[in-house]
Amino acid sequence: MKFIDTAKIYIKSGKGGPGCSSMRREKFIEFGGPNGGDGGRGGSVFLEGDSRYSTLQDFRVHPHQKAGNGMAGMGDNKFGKSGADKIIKVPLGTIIINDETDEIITEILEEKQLLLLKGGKGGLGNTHFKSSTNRAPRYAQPGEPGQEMTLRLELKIMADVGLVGFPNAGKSTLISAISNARPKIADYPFTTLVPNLGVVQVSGFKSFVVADIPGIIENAHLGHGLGDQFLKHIQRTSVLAFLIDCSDLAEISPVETFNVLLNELKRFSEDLMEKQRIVLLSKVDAIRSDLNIESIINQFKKIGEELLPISSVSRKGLNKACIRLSTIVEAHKSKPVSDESM
Ligand SMILES: Nc1nc2c(ncn2[C@@H]2O[C@H](COP(=O)(O)OP(=O)(O)OP(=O)(O)O)[C@@H](O)[C@H]2O)c(=O)[nH]1
Ligand SMILES: [Mg+2]
Repeated sequence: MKFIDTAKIYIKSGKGGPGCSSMRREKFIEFGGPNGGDGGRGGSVFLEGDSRYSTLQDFRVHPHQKAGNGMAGMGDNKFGKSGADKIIKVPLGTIIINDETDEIITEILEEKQLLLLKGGKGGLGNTHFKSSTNRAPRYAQPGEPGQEMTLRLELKIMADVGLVGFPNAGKSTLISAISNARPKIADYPFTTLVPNLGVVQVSGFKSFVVADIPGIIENAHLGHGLGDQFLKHIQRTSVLAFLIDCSDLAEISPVETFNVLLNELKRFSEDLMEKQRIVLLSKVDAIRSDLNIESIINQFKKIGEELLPISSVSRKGLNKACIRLSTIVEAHKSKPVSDESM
């Protein structure tokens, strides 16, 4: 399935069916009187978060989402059928924006239903308009119209941990070593073109979700590489894991690499600087001969950063790193909710 994280949709609730104007005409019943039934109500439009969805792709194919119209009331005091509701399922993390006013209507963060547009009420049949002065009213109410709206949907995926790193740093290899995700892995840059999510389960902890996003390079904010478009998908994480390659493939020092990444994140959003972070020194099984793990740990300590060495190939340090990440995620979740989730 294609990963699409923006879409524009047109939604419309159903109109109410008209009330019916009808008179009883039966043999032996004098002064039959009105018996027009009410029109059915129009269907409403709901949004529902669904964790099984991970892209807005469907809406590119089906941008028009309409609920059904109510049916007309009938003689014999029969109600018209109600129009079918339209339930639009979106991935968790979808932001709903009114396209006309640019106002954020809501964010879908849970598997809950939310009413967006109410269907029109059905019109009353002429039965309702009988009175002492008018015993045979011909008037029946029309149904209420439906409502319509154009929405912009923007998906910011929900993950607890965001993996950031240069292309080829080993992000996808790591997520496949610690989670259920099986992304494509290859020894060339920009193998990953869309975010991947994986669930990590460490015994004794609640599971957490990791997002592997496409690699970031220097000047990503100017559009270099794949640009910084995917950074929005780590805006909702509670912790960022910077993956830094220390093998022969890495051309600059770990600290320099870290600073380049940090600067790109900062240029994208200062808010990312507020997030707790941890540095994972990747591919230590194949560490460059001029580098030494202890001294790299110390260099990072000096700039106030926590660093853990790992290898997704030999699995060295993976358990420790996952326990650390679980601990941070749990601590973050037990904190009172603040508005930093945006
Ligand atoms: N020796 C060694 N090689 C690794 C390790 N982790 C990843 N690699 C190799 O590094 C290369 C890049 O790995 P990926 O996981 O695709 O890297 P990525 O960061 O996802 O790359 P992009 O998706 O292109 O940004 C692959 O050839 C992996 O086999 C490791 O721990 N040790
Ligand atoms: Mg990758």
